[in-house]
Amino acid sequence: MAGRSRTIPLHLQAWTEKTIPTNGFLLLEKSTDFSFGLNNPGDIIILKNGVDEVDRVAYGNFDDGDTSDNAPAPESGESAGRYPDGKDTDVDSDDFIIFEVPTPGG
Ligand SMILES: [Ca+2]
Ligand SMILES: [Ca+2]
Repeated sequence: MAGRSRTIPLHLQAWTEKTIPTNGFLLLEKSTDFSFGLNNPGDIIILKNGVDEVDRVAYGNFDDGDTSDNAPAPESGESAGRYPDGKDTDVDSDDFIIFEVPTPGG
């Protein structure tokens, strides 16, 4: 699948009651915190602070210019996450693994 360009801004200011503890996580849940979906075969998530990009992850077959280093796309019932927690080499295939049992928020 060729990469599609779509931008859905998700403004964290809307969740001023949410805080991220040191070495913690921010869990955002579809239907509660946002309504859009991510494409199962591949997509990209970009975290920005204003206009400044903080980090990004492309997974599966999303064409970000180099699909060979994308994070794996989870199958139904699985999830993808950083392993170990917080690992960020900016090579998504090195930073993310598949978890057979999803662990939301952990
Ligand atoms: Ca890539
Ligand atoms: Ca990164």
